[in-house]
Amino acid sequence: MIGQSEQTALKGETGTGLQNDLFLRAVKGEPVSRPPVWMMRQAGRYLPEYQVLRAKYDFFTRVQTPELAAEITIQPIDRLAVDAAILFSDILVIPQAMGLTVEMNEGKGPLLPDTISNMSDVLKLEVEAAHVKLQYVYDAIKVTRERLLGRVPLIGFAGAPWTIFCYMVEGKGSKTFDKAKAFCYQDPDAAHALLQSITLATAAYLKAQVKAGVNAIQIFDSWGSVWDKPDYASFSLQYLKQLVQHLNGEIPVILFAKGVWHSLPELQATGAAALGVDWANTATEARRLTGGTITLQGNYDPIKLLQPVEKIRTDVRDMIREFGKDRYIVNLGHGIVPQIPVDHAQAFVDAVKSYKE
Ligand code: 1CP
Repeated sequence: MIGQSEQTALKGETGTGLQNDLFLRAVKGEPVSRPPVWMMRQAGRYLPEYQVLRAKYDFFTRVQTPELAAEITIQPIDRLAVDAAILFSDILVIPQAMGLTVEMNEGKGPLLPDTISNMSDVLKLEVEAAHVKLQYVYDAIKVTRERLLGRVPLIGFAGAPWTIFCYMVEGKGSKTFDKAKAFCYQDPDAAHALLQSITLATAAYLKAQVKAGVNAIQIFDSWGSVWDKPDYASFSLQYLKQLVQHLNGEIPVILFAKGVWHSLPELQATGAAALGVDWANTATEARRLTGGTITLQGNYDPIKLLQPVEKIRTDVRDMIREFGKDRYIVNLGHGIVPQIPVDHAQAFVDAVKSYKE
């Protein structure tokens, strides 16, 4: 819990009606007393209270029941007092809404048995009406906003068209996504048709999330790093740009493209409000590549949370000094993993909150 004086200090002038709008102010590049902090995958398996619900309900029951999704979304707010909530859902609800079966095998990850392999498969997918099937997400957003009582902003999200394409073509996770890449090289027309369909379905989905009440959107391009720079531009970036432009002016968009350092300036040029960065490069280099003019989010290696808490605290201070306190959102460089002790996650968050220049 934050004290009354910090609440007053955190109150912004952006008229959001939020008790703590530090995250939104940082996204917009407004000066802040300290950077905000949240963690990718903060609603998940490292939390014992999540494990309780995980033992009772299967994955898609948790995702599709608004009260459960809201409860899981709020767990890390109650426990760790992070500065933003991210809706508990999954990027794979889009392939599901477009007509594909998605199974979530606990402990093994997702499985899509009916993969896409040619133009005729692409043409069978639902595009225009896909977002309508995701009413449970919009309901979860409404329930979450009600239960948050304005404590912190709520982030909505979707997968990047390229990352969704990977699962639709490959049918499961992979280290190299060779099958997805081969499809792009062997049948570029069908590949672009599929990427365009995913983009249209995702654009309508994100607009509906905005209407339901999210305060910002993050787009996850988890598998962009399999491309060289020109092919990233062709098979991912141009679709990200469409999404950002579709939402621009309505809501701030954060683009997180893991392992895509080569295209940070191009990601910035999409008009995104902020960019997520991983740990493969330094804060100084990220600032240099983006000209110091955009909000950056990241980049602590989640495995480093296994270090002693005193080391986590000094790492966090060093990281904030290097990124700078303004135009910066403290986060991990990828999702938190189940083996992280909760008190280490707490030390990470607390170190940010006690930061003083
Ligand atoms: O309880 C469980 O075992 C399920 C694990 C789990 C969780 C907690 C999955 C299955 N999805 C989620 C929730 C989730 N997924 C969130 C919730 C909000 C939060 O961050 O707290 C978010 C934002 C996602 C996004 C997501 N799903 C991404 C992009 C982010 C990333 O980490 O790169 C990806 C690639 C997925 C696919 C997916 N869903 C689940 C798993 C285990 C995976 C990854 C599988 C793989 O490695 O290919």
